[in-house]
Amino acid sequence: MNAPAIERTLVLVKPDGVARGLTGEVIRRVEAKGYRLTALELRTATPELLAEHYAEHHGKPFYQPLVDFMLSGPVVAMVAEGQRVIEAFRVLAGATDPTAAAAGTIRGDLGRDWGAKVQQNIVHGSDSPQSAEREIALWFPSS
Ligand code: D4T
Repeated sequence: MNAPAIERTLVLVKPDGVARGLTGEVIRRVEAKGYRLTALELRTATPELLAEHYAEHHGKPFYQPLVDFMLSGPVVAMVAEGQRVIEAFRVLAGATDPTAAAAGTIRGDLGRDWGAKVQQNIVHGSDSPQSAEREIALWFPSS
């Protein structure tokens, strides 16, 4: 078997995570798992950036609530690096729906349903190498 390549993934602590003071806990879990951060910035998203970031969700009922939520406060954007980091961060994050996310995951331990039109699920993580490179180029154009 070939050794897995070093990958990069985009992690976002969404506005709910930042507002609730969970940024440090997310970073702690990424670093405790053994991954290295290569970029990190507190940012306010723009409608243009989110339209590109969430292009696959255009037209879905939760799209506008999702964009409004992502514009509701600052986010912390970061790039994490290491073998299989894309898959590993998705496991750390847990299922999209925080109510159903397994205990032990970020969403399962720290998230809940707040009755909003969109899931407020604390973090985003890229879902494939193609998404990761596309999203890193959007959020960190100089990297
Ligand atoms: P992200 O992309 O934010 O890491 O989350 P996921 O990969 O887990 O989920 P996603 O891209 O399918 O959805 C993006 C964002 O929209 C919210 N959402 C999603 C929602 O409120 N209702 C839904 O039915 C879906 C599918 C949650 C995350």
